[in-house]
Amino acid sequence: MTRLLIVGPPGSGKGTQAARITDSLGVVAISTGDIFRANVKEMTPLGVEAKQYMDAGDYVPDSVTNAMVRDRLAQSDVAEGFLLDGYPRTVAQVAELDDILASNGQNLDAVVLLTADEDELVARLLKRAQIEGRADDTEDVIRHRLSVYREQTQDVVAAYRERGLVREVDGLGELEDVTSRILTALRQDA
Ligand code: B4P
Repeated sequence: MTRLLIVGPPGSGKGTQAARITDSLGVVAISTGDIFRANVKEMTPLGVEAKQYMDAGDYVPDSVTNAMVRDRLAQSDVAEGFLLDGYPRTVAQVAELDDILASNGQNLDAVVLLTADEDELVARLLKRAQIEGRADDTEDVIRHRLSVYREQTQDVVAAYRERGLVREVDGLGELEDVTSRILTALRQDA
């Protein structure tokens, strides 16, 4: 398993689990949210553009996000594999990723779908707000992000389900239990 995606609603644990599983899988974790946040912090032109969307809980436009991911996947450290965290999030991003992989003669191996109920997601993100103070972790913005996920990213999940790539994993419980569920799901045949 070398080319993987981790998908799920905001707060489902994508970033948390990506950091935990990439070492055991020997692949590089790429988080579009982290790349955007690094650019916001450095006030690069990309960061200045992304910030307005992120603060409102909206997706950064596909044109911006796709170019950034295409560039990242052209770097040499992903040759042995990658785990993309938070991309694709729209159907247009699925098409872009298909195109990038096809031009490299590559395929996706699996898509990990992390699930958790909405009350738990809101509670986790409000807790993160107290610790990290992220501008997009206020209750109104969290609820908006969850509705954007339902409207746009459920179709992404459906597209990968049709291809038989989705491994659905319960994201509730202790971090290490979720990690071992993911690794078990990736070892099984789809
Ligand atoms: P992300 O950084 O992906 O934000 P997220 O969905 O909140 O992160 P994640 O889901 O990884 O957080 P985690 O659960 O690990 O994106 C931020 C923004 O960037 C988006 O809203 C959008 O504007 C933009 N963006 C990113 N990608 C884009 C794209 N492809 N297209 C367009 N725009 C894009 O952690 C949440 C909290 O839960 C943490 O505090 C963690 O400690 C806790 N937690 C995790 N697992 C837990 C568990 N098992 N039990 C208890 N708590 C847990």
